[in-house]
Order: sequence, then C-alpha cells, then structure tokens
Amino acid sequence: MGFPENFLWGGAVAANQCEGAWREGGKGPSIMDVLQHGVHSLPTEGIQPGLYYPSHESVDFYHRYREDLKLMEELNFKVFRTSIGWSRIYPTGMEKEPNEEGLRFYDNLFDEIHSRGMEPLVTISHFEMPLYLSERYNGWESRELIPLFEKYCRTVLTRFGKKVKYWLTFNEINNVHTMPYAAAGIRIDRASNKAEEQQMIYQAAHNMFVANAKAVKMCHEMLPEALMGCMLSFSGVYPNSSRPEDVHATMEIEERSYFFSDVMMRGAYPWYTRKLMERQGVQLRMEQKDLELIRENTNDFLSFSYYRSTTIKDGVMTTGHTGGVKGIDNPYLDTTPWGWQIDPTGLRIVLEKLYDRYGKKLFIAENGLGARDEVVMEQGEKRIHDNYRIDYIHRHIRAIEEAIADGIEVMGYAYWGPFDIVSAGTGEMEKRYGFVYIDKDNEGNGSLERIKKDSFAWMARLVDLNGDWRSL
Ligand code: BGP
Repeated sequence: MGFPENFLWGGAVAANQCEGAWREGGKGPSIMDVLQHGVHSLPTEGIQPGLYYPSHESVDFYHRYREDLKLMEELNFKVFRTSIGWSRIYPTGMEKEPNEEGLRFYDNLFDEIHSRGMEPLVTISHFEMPLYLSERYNGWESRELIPLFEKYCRTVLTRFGKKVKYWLTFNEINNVHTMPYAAAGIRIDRASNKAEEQQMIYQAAHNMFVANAKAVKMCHEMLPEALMGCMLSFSGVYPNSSRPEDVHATMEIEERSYFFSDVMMRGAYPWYTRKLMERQGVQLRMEQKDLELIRENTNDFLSFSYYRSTTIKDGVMTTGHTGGVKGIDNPYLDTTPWGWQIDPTGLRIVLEKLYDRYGKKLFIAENGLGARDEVVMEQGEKRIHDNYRIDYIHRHIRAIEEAIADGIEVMGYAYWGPFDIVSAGTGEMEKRYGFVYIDKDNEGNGSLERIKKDSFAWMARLVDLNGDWRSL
C-alpha cells in the first residue's frame, strides 16, 4: 500500500471562478461574465448594469495569486491546476495578435507556481470562451472555432511551453450534453425543437474533438516532453436495482460520457453513439480529414473530476449537474446539503473502469467537498472547524490508495478549490471547498480575507507524508 514517490498532490481551480479582474489587463468578456447563477442559468443580454455577476471579482486571485500560492506551498502541493482565460489572451477570439498583458499575467503566474515548488497543470478552456465567439458563431457549433482555438493554443504552447508540462484541452467536455453553454458556448435554448438541440450538441462535440486532436498534434510537435490530457466528469453510476432494465439504462448513461473519452482516448466514434445519432436524426457536418486526425492524435492521459455517485432507474429522468449525472438517491450513502452523495468506493470503481477501458494513466483533476462552513471566534481568533472535509478527503484518499494497490496508474490528485472560489454550478460563494476560507458571501460582500480552516494543517501533513494517512 502507499502512493508512488512522484505522485502529484495538489489543488485545482479555474480562471473564471477565482481570478476576477474581468475587465483588467485587456481582457474581453467571456461567457461566464454574463452568468449570474452558475452554469445552469441563462446568460443575460450582455452585461446588465446593477446586476451582480460573481465572476467579475470572484476571489480576486488575479491580484492576490502570490498570497494564495504561498498558502498552496504551505500545503506542500506538488501541482497546481488552473486554466487560462481565453479572453485574456484573445479578447474577442478574433484578434490577429494576442494581448501581451494577458500573456504576461500567466507568465508571472506560472513562474510563481514554480517558485513555490509546484508544477502547473493547465486547462486551456475551462467553461469559458470569449463571449463574442458564442454570440457570433453559437460557440463550438461552428467550425470557425477550430482555427481560432488552434491560434489560441499555438500562442499559449509557444509562450508557456517551457513552463508547463501538463496540459488539458477542455474541462469536463462530456458536459456539452448537460451544460452546453458553459462547456461549448452554445445556446440550445434557441433551438426550436429537440432534434435541433441534439444536432447542436453533437456538432459542437465533433468540432471540439477535432480541436482537441489538433491541440494534441501541436503539443507533440512543439513540446515533445509535454503531455496533453483530456478532462471529463465521471461520477459513479449504479443501477437502482438488479432489474435488467435498470442495469441497461445505467449502461446507456455511462455511454453518454464514454462517448467523449472513447473518441479522444481511442481515436474513433464508438458504435453506440453512431446509432444514437442516427436515431435522433443528427447529421454531423465534417471534413474528410477529421476522422483521420482524431484517430492519429489521441490524448496522453485521461483526467477526470469525481465528486459523488448516483443510481439510475429505467424510465426516470436524470439531470446533469457540475458533479455529474444525477438520478435517484442511494440509501446507503450520506448526502451533502447540495444533494451530492458521498461515495469514496465509487471513486475506486471509476478508476478501475477507466483504467480497464483505456489502459492509460489517470489523473484525478478534481475531487472535494462543497460545504457550508462556519467561522467561530475562539480566543480572539477566527476558526473554521471542518472535520467533515477531513473525513471526506481521508476516505477518498484511501480509495485511491486501494486502486493504486490494485495496479492502476494514477498520476496525481488535485483537490478542487483548495481556497474558496465561486461555485460553477450555482454561482454561490457559500458552497465552500477550500482549506482556506475566503471572506465573501453570495451577494458579493466581504473583505476577501483568507483564513486557514482546520483541514489546512491536516492536508499539509497528509501531503508531506505522501498520503500515508496511517502515520497521521
Ligand atoms: C466541476 C467543474 C468545476 C467545479 C466543480 C464543483 O464540474 O469542473 O468548475 O466548480 O465541478 O462544482 P460546483 O462549483 O458547482 O460545486
């Protein structure tokens, strides 16, 4: 038992959920800047005066990253995952030349990450794109985005190639189905019927697959030492009963996600999606070379987020959330106030299934507990007693350790939201994941003060022990 010597312990955030400074440094508005209540809400028509948009200030990482990364160093992290805001580099996506100030920001950020003893793991597009691209082209539904993304990738790979070894193309690409605006910049609310909606979704996915393959190719040609991973959301899904219909419905739900990783890891459209598209009347517009490109440029590793599990009952509608698909509650599991069921063994199962399916290295790019934390005053000091978070991590770490003991190659574990950030799902601040509390509420009030929670010292020690929880 135990974790490999070079295991990458760390934390993960996304630019739009922590940076703020939405109009500074030459940045253009991004799709997240017009959302008030997270990825399931509809964007407002442009930025409306007087309305509150959580991404505009977020937790001000843009100005406070040095302070925050110092805390990450104290946690003994080896890796820090963040994303590049596309609209910091190309404010509308259309410019011929990149915005130097945006590039400089990430130059400094990546330097700081290194100087704090961590490797950056960089998502090229984490639930965002320049707003202009969504409005003009309906996001990834249009093929026009492929060369624009290629240009953006070439810029960041050229500029940061020496500083960044680990790359991811799109965050949770399989959420194009359930949160199409955030994941692909498409407005399915503008589709006139279900068939049109499905057409948009699959077309966007196809264009993103081509863009992903081009990014992989570019990375391999330009940076032979670097790795380009893909990133999906994989929650655990179980049949609600042993009824064969429930088992089959579960399989179909899993295939909705496997579709994405099959294309990017195996390099071909799986048979089950071809059939599904045919039945839904989807006709993909593609170019001759697309399939060859996809076949020849598969990702180097598979990263994924895992928060919880759910159960599937045939005939009962499922919904999609940031934590993955949601069906019926499992009576054997505890549930958070946000309805997420805590299931460490589910993580072990997902790791085994993914390794079995692809046989390539896995990276846990997100895992964590969103909870309502309370600040209490003790001997004149602000304290946050978050034992529930310690318990959650402890149990998930043990599950990962067991999977590693089974022979699965896990590259690392990035805890989601190591300091409190804006929730992607709802736009709230009060759904907190951090080891560091940030004083800000759902309406945007607060001093932005950073306060260590009890879990901070525990996590720092766990990482220092390379995950040896027995010695804690
Ligand atoms: C994932 C996203 C993240 C993140 C996380 C937690 O789906 O990749 O951006 O926020 O879920 O979700 P939430 O913020 O809704 O609690």
